[in-house]
Amino acid sequence: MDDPPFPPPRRTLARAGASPTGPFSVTAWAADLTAGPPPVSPPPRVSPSPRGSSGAFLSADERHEGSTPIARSGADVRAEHDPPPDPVPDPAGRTVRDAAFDVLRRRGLDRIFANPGSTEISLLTDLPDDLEFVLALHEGSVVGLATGYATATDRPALVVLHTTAGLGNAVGALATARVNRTPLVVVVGQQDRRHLASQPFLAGDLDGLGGSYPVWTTTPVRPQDVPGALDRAFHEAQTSRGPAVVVVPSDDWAEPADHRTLPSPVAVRRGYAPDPEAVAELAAVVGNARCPAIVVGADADTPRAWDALVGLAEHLLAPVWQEAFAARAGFPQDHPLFAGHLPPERATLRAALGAYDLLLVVGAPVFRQYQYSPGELVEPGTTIVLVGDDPEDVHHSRADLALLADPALTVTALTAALPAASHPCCAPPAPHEGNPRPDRTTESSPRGPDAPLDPPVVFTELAARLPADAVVVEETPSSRPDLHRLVPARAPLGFLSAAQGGLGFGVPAAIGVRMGAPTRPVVAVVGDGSTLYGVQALWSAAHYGVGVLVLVMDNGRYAIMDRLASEAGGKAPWPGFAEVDVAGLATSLGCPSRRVGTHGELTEVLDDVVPGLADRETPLVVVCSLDLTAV
Ligand SMILES: Cc1ncc(C[n+]2csc(CCOP(=O)(O)OP(=O)(O)O)c2C)c(N)n1
Ligand SMILES: [Mg+2]
Repeated sequence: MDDPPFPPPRRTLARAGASPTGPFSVTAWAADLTAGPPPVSPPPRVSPSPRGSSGAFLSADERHEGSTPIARSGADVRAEHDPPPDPVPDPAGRTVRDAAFDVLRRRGLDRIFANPGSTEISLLTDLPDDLEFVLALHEGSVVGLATGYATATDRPALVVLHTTAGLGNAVGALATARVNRTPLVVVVGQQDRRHLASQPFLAGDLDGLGGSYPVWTTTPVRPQDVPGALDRAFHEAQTSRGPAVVVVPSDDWAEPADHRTLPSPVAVRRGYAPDPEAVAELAAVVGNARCPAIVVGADADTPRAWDALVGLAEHLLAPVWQEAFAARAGFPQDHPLFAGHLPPERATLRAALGAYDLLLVVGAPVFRQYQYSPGELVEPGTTIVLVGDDPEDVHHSRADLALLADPALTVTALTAALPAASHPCCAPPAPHEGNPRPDRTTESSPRGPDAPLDPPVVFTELAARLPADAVVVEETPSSRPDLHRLVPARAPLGFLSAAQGGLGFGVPAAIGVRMGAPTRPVVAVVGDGSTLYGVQALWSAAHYGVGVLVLVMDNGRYAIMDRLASEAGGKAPWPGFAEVDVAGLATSLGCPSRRVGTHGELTEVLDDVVPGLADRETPLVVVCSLDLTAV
């Protein structure tokens, strides 16, 4: 994820002395950057960003806050030794808010996912028409929507939250954004600076409220620093891939803007190309292996990385495993070399990987675990090499050699440096729980018009109808392994879930994904309990006409928690909640819903809905009443 290509697409860049419509010159651009503002003539301008464009480019001179050049005239002409005014007044009388909106436009942050409070009134009232406000009725859903949207667009998304209550409600969702490596610019409203010291109603103790989950947090020192802080937050969110938080007191927005260049780069280039020597070192280790396997993770979920990994796997004839509990899929799961999902526990992990003497891990930590079990992650003598662009994952991974670099570029270079294998080192892995390749017709679930529903039958029928480019957003704890086995991801962004395990992500994230990728069919597969953590997001889907399908796996309880309590040898103290009517809740939120309880009812609704998913403009909740004797 990087700033858009250079020179900027679809925009006319004019420089001082150049024709506004003349060809763009990189040299001239560079000269602009180094020379600073021209002394007398009007600063060069960029034509206004078309709505929805990424709009990330502006010349160094444009980055003055004002839309009008500073003119030397009348009382403004001072003796050479006079100190400049501070802040430099904006000649057009623009406010901090005006200047901040320009930053948002230029960075393509033209959708504001928010839940408002009085501390945001001075920001949000009379929002310009080119900035779209998207309301969600709880901050967990606000951030969930933005996270889905940023994931689908591969660009930072903008969030506005209301002081302590808003940020506090959002922390779990911000943690998910951080662990899912999703860039967000998060504005948090604060009480008026002028009486903050006396702790008025709604004054927020906001420093540190997000814990260590934001990648960057600031309360700008002066109101005039707010636009620059937003611009920096955009870069911080993109570089560190997580939420960057800017706290803004309510009176800041109306303050006069400072007409000076922002203290942040116009464009950032992120160079994660691997060092050729490091690739040679990696190739030597991999080339020495008798029987290598590849493990992929969420950070390999890009079209480039998928292509590169398919190329490498076919070159080496090596099996490819998916990291456990991954937020995203790193490899086409219908490919013959796909071996399945790794187990999240050491003993079964050692067994699954025991045949290999080398593991090449790409875009994943080594290895994501769930419940603790003793022992090493892999059998003694197994070499682990790791390629990833997430320093946090790389630094806590057990690996013999790690290469911190772009996965796609590194894997492509590695393939070129290795000889092709003539035959696979071992037989394809046997079908097992995490492997989606067994013949689906062998599933033992009952069929027929009146047969009851269980998760395998729902997933089998869904998979039989879903197009390859569908996005499946998962939050169905007790049946996730069934989903993995039966609904393979077949395209980049084919699978999405909350890497950190916090519920309440699935419904809003699916809606946000569909907003950001309006041509892709999007299905959320969510437990009934999980749905209730973010159910109000359905109102946003209905209100904004977002055509997602939400399949609710309704077993009236926290089945996974019940199972864990039973495995722990005891009795769960929490009750079920079978009386909750999720379809009724959806309807009350303005979202159409259906309830199905038999195989025949399920296939009828799927036949009706799935073929039109790509063009759908209203959400639909389908509550699948599961046969409780089967779950
Ligand atoms: C915000 C949050 N609270 C609590 C949990 C713990 N938790 C994990 S799974 C689960 C139950 C999920 O129930 P449901 O969505 O109905 O799925 P099922 O287990 O029935 O398949 C709970 C409460 C969590 N992960 N996140
Ligand atoms: Mg449940």
